[in-house]
Amino acid sequence: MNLSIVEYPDRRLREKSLKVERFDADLHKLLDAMYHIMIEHNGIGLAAIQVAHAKQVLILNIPQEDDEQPKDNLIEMINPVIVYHEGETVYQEGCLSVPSFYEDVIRYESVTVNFQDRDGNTKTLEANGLLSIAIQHEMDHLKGILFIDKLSYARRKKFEKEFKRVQKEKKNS
Ligand code: QAP
Ligand code: CO
Repeated sequence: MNLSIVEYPDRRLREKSLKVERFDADLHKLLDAMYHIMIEHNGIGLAAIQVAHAKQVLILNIPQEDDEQPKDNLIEMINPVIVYHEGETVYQEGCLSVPSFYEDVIRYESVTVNFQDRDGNTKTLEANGLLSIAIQHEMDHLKGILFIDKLSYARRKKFEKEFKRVQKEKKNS
C-alpha cells in the first residue's frame, strides 16, 4: 500500500472518520503501511485520515526515556472512545499534517479509552503524560479537528501568518 501524508490546508483533514466494521486483511495492510510512513516521517502518532483513509483508526508510538522508539511499544486503536478524563495539562504539539509548526495546546491530563485492536477485541487503556496527549490529538483527527483549531485567536493568527510566509518561500524556491 502506497500512502502519502495529507497536509494542511487540504480539506480531507476535515472529514469525519467512519467506524470500522471489518477487522480484515485490508485493515491490517492499512495499519502496517501507516506504521511505516509514520516512522519514515519521524512521527509518534498518526490517524488514518492523515493518509486519506476516513476510518476510525490511529496508531501511537511514543519514544522511551532513552529516545528509542521500538515497535513493541506500538499501540493501534480502532473506534476509540474516551470514557473518563481528569485534570488539565499543556504541551507544545506538532502534527505531521502541519509540518514545522509547534504550539502549546491544553488537553486532559489523563484519559481512559475504550477501543478495539486490529482483530476487533475490545480493550481499555488508562493513559497519562505524552501518551494521553497523543491519544487526544489523534482522536481529534477522527472528528476533522487539528491542533491549530484549539489555539487562542491570537496564536491561530500567528500560525496563519507563519503558514502564508512558508507557502511563499516554497513558491519562490
Ligand atoms: C501528535 O505528532 C502528537 O512538524 C503526533 O516537521 C503531538 O508525530 C502527539 C512531526 C504532540 C503527542 C504530542 C511534526 C514530524 C511529527 C513536524 C507527530 C515535523 C516532523 C509530529
Ligand atoms: Co496530527
